[in-house]
This record gives sequence, structure tokens and C-alpha cells, in this order.
Amino acid sequence: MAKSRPKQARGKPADSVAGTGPAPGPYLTTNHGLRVNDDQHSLKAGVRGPTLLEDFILREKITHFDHERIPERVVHARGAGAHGYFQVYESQAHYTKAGFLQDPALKTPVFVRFSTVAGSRGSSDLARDARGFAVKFYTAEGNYDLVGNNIPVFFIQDALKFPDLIHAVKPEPHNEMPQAASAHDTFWDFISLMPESMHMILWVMSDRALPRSLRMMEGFGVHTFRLVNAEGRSHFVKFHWKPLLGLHSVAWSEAQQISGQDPDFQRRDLWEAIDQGEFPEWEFGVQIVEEKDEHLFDFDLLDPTKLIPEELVPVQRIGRMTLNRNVDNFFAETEQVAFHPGHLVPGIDFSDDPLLQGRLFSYTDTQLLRLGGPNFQEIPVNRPQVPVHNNQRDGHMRQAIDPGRVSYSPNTLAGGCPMQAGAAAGGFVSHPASAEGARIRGKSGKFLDHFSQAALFYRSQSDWERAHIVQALRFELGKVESSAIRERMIGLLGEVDAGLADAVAAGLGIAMPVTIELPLNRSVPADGDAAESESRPAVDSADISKALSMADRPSGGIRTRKVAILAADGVDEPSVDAMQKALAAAGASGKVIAPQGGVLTGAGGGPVAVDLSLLCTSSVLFDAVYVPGGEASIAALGRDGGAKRFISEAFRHCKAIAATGDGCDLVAACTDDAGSVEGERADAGLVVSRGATARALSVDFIDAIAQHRFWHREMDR
Ligand code: HDE
Repeated sequence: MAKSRPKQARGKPADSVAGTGPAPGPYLTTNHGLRVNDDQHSLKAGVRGPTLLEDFILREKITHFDHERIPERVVHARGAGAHGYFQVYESQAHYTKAGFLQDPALKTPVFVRFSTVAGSRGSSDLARDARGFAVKFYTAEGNYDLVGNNIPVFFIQDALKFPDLIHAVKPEPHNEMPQAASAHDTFWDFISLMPESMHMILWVMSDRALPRSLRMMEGFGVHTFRLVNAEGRSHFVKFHWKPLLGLHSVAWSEAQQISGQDPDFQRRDLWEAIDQGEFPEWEFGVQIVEEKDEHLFDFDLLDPTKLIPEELVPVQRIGRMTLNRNVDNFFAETEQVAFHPGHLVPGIDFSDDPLLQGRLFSYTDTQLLRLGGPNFQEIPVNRPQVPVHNNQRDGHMRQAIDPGRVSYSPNTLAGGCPMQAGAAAGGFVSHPASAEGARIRGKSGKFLDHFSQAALFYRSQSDWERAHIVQALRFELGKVESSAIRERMIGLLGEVDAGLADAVAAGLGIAMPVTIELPLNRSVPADGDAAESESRPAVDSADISKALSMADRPSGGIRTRKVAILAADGVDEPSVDAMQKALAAAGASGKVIAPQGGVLTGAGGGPVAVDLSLLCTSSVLFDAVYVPGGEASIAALGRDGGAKRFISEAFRHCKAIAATGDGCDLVAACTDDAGSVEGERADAGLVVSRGATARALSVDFIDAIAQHRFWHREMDR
């Protein structure tokens, strides 16, 4: 596996070269190249005198500083990005002529930006929210952007409602609260009147909205697109990203604590993994639907609130993306990158999904404001890796110096260049799908089934996943002040699943049954098909789709997982050492956490280096805990409230916990688990044995960490 690039010392003058005096170093200059001789003092009339207007160096520096900010993204403002590459497994020529999907030997560079949706640029990474998953492929045919999310469906069916949705979820306008949170009245007021949002609501109330890592979440193109091959044959397609590290999440109470302990939790995790050469990878998947099957399903392929169950159309994994390089500069790359679902290459095309169609307008429009003008495609991260030739000219901050006098077409003076490219020369030709119909503000009848797939999702969850959804809804709606909104929501949930509505209502103290008048879709369905859809459930109520649940997925192993080793003076140093080595061999890291920083003295008198003091960290920043023996160490940790909280919290968040020697007593005291004392496994996530060596125990412990969480612990409580 290739390593990330060596760290460079930035901004330092080059070392002097022996015998030649100082090398011409990067001296400080003004923006116009003038070397600066004093960057510590402004120019004054005498050392105690007023600053002189003449100080052009001061003015230049401060003016630039005053203009350092650009408007943050109106949505998806908080993000983290990285570079990498994509490789297809085998040619997809049968489906598409897209050049980057033909040759398994070809590595196509990519830039990926992950984001949350609702929060501001400085908000916490672990808000309950959908995550953006935007990929820019720098292909030999121009840039292709797949601007997706980590949830396969969306709240609304029509682009016209997007500003309303976002206004509702963003902080309320009168007091700008709450930040990066949907648990407030305006969001649920809107949702309670938009039954089409119920499917996505269940996804965002599920653990999918709390990924353990950006490296451990799926991605989806959401809309139906088209793949078009060289013969012009088109297939409908849904795009997927499947993480090779498995699909994992954190608990809600943990997410809230992480937001306080480390608001940068996910961007730090991504950065550190790539920096350490642990390159995250996703497989690229496609669900293909023949054109003739467009109307085969009980839902409309154009409806972005519906997915195609994987059991109906399997996901074919056709390639792999690897992220292997952190950005050099967050602003230049992650902040200035400009994605657009309309950045296509030949062989990929749109469907008529009305949400997608609205997006095709929105993204360029927003960049014009955010990046300050029409030349944002010249910013390095946005530039295609192929030459750009056209007659577009000028505008704010134009970088290109376009030579010659011809900036129009047709022309003879430039020999007719640049020329149009026919399809054979790689010119983009829109798929000639026919479009005809009366001008109408409405939607097809199949769009009006808002609950079948929401119910399918809920039914397909494991018991603990359902419990998390109930808890999330109790939390969110519990913060809503208006009882009418809460009741409307219970009514809508009842349309999805009576048990779900009952459980949420019980948590809110709302008496059942609640009857609501279903908010009407104000849009007019196309003639005839509304009645048909209302009488027909879109999915058989007995069906479940296992692919919708996060349970029972391949774990992805424990590479890059973080394990806390709790210790104090008197710890059994061989246990610490053996566990650290076993974890490192499995690709994880064991960090020694102690009441104080520095170096501990082990039971045998040897040194044990402390990575972090208890004061500076928290159990929520680790995946698992190991408590090695050592009488004095355990006695000291037992007197330390922070250490005890560390263990009991890790237990409450259903993490793997291991202990050897006297460590077993402390774990038993903090987990109320009698079985933990002598290895009778009441709980598979408690890997404790007084007599075992750390090395022997590490095998089971590593296996337990790979299972990620023991959510049944919550159900048993
Ligand atoms: Fe976006 N969306 N969106 N969106 N979206 C933006 O573009 C918009 C939608 C998504 O990391 C904005 O450059 C409309 C669905 C991602 O830079 C803006 C509609 C999906 C990102 C915009 C949608 C997305 C954005 C804000 C409904 C999942 C972050 C800044 C018609 C498939 C990209 C910007 C990045 C960003 C508009 C719906 C994903 C305002 C109008 C559905 C991942 O143009």
C-alpha cells in the first residue's frame, strides 16, 4: 500500500547550503513580490507616534485579511475532503461508453468532499444529519461529478420545495437557534405537513445519520440516472458506494458527547487515517434497470423518495475508489471545490427526476455567488485535467490569457476553431429520450404512495435499530414545543407503522390513537393514475429488505480502530505492551490513558508512556477499552471518578471491553456485570479473564472490536 506523502515543513526558509551562504530562501514578500524587511511593526511617526497611512505593507496585509472569508455553502457548509483515484474492475462498455469505466488499468483521479447538510461551516461533525458524499472524477473526457448523500432517498420529490425544506431545518431565523440540529419546531412543522418526507425521516432518525467515520458509511447517487453505451442504448441506473471498512455508527448520546469533546471528530478521523497510509476505500456499485422495465415497479423510478430494494435489483460492484492524499490547503481545495450534478461525461445522462432537474440549475448558480463569479472552474481543484477550449471570455478573476482576436463561432479567422466534436470525436450528445406532454404542475400517481417504503425500511431494521429510531423520534419531537406538531407527527408515523407511532407517543406522553387529517399533496397527479396508486400498496407488507439494515453486515475488521488502555502507576507493563503489539498487528492502536500525563512506573519498575491524561480525552473518542491488571494501578483508577466513568460509559455505549488480572474487578464494578469477573460470558463484548495473558486475550478482544458494538446490551437494560 502506498504511503502518504512525507510531511513538509511549510513556510521555513531553505537551509543554508554548506559553503555558499544562505540559499535564496522563500523570503517574506508583499503580494506584488516586494521583499518585506519588518513584519512585526507598522510604520509610525516615531516609536510612540501614530501609524502612517503610507504603510502600504500594513494596508495590503489587513485588506487581504478583511476579505479572507467567502460565503459558506447554503447547505453542506461543513465538510472534509481528500484526493484519491478510481479504478473500474472490468470494462462496462456494455452499459456505458464513459471512458473512465472501460479500462481496469486506468486510474482516474478523484476529489471527494463529505459534509453534513444543515450546520454552518464551524458546526460539529456529529450532528444527526444526512452526510453529503460528493465525488469529482477528473476523467480524460472532462470532469464527472457524482454529488450524492449517505442516504439513498430524499425528503422531497420536487425541487420547488427545497428552499422550504432547508429554511425549516436551518436555525430558526428570529434567534438563529438551534445550530446543526433538526430537533426544533420549524423542521417538524414542515415535515408533519409533507408526508413524502417520511421515508427519509426514518433514515435520518436511524443510526445512518451518526456514522462512526466518514470512511464507514455508504454513498448513494439518490436519483435514477442513465448509462448510455456506444450504440446509444440506455439503461437506468442507481449509483452506490460501499465502504470496505464496513458500515458503522455511534450511539446518539455518544454523538452528543463527541460534539463537545471533539467537534472535528470525523474530519480528524479521515485526515489521520490518510496521513497514516490507511487509505479508505469504497466499491462503486450500480443497480441497472432495462429501459423496457421503467414502469415495472410499484414506485416511480423518477421519485427520489424511493429506492430500488437490492433484493429486486442487486447492486453490481464495478470498481473501487481509494482516497490516498489529504489536501494541502483546506480553503483552496475543500472549500473552493465546486460540484455540480450537471458535470457529465459521454455515456452518463440524467433521468427526468424532478428533484434532479432542479439541482441542474442550482449548483452553478450557487457557485457564482459563493466563489464570486463565472471563472470558478479555473480554481485548481475545479480544473479539468484536459484542456479547455471555448469562446467564453473575461469576467471576475479570469486567470486564462486567451490569445488571438477570435472569440466567436462560426469563424474563418481562426480556421473554425474550436470546433464542435461529433459523437465519434467524444462530443457529448444527450440521450434522445422523448419528452412530450401538457404543461402541468403535478406529479405522477405513483409518487403519492409515501408510506410503503418507509414501512419497508422500518420493518427491515433489527430490534436495536428500531429502538434507536424510536429514541431518536422521542428526542426530536420531545424538543418540539407545539403539541399540534407533535400530534401530527404521531399521526403520520401511524401511517408508517402502528407500533412505531405507539412507541414514540408513549415517550412523548401522547394518548393514542391520534387521528389526523392527512396533509394533502397540493400537487395534482397526472390524470387517471392517482386513484390507481392509492389503491395499490407499493411494497408487499410482508417483505423485508435485509440490505436496509446495518446489522449482520461484514464488519470490515479493526484497522484504524482506537482502543484506550486505562492505566496508572503500578500497571502490569507486559500486559500493556502485549496488548499494544497485538492491536498494532491487527492495524488498530492502543493508547495509554492515565490519571496524569508523562510516564508511569509499572509494577515491575519499568516505564509506561502515557498518551493522554483522562482529563484530555473521553471514552467516546475510542472504540474499545482494555484494563490491564496491576494492584496499585487498579486501586488508583478505582479512586478516580474519571476512570470509572470512562469504563461505565464505554459499557453504556455498547463497546468491547477487555480486562486481565485485577482489571477484571474494576470492569465488573463499573459494568454491574457479575459474569465479567470470571470469564462466564454474560456479554460477548466483555472479554475479561483474571488468569489470561493480554496476548492470549487479545484474540477474542480483537474479534469483539470487529463486531463494533453490542447493542443488545441496551435492550437488556
Ligand atoms: Fe444539493 N446543493 N441540492 N443535494 N448537495 C448543494 O451546492 C440543491 C440534493 C448535495 O461538497 C449546493 O455547491 C437543490 C440531493 C451535496 O460541495 C446547492 C436540491 C442531494 C452537496 C444545492 C438539492 C444533494 C450539495 C450548496 C433539490 C443528494 C455538497 C453548495 C433540488 C443526491 C457538495 C453547492 C459539496 C450542495 C442545491 C438536493 C447532495 C445550493 C436545489 C437530493 C453532497 O446548489
